Amino acid sequence: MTRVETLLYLLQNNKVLLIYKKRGLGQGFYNGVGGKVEANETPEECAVRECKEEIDVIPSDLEWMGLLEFYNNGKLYGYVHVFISRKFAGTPKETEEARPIWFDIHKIPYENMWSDDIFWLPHILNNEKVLGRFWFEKWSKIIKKEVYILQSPELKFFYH
Ligand code: 6OG
Repeated sequence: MTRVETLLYLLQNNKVLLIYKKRGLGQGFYNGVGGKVEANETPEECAVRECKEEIDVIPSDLEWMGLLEFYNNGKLYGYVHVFISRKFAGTPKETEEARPIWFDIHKIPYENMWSDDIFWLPHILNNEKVLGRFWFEKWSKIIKKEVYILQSPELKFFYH
């Protein structure tokens, strides 16, 4: 079954909140907060719920920033909706799943993140919406990629 997942990046004063993932897919990597979209839930609702569950913070005014499409060993794995939020309540807390850490937006630890991130996250941190498609081999090597920057005002209209 095709998965639909989310990633949310909290932003504050030129810093971005990443979590060190203690379990699940991407364990040992830094990533945004997020997880799988459940039945009867929108991607945005999922991003808010996962943020509460993973770091005990309630984000608001989420902005949709992009869609990622992933393939592994030639098979479609799923889609990840990417959001940012500059408004949130609470202080990020470490939980069983994740340790939250603020990084300067110019000092992102890409070497300890999924290898696709460096191709699209800089655009999002530069306030550009993206469509990314990545073909992995054994979840380690990217054998093909397409990254589009979505700039049109019409697209903003669709998502607001
Ligand atoms: P759980 O297994 O924890 O959800 N995710 C990816 N994130 C990045 N940056 N690159 C990828 O490249 C990813 N594939 C999945 C979506 C998995 C979390 O990992 C994200 C979810 O937030 C392949 O429930």
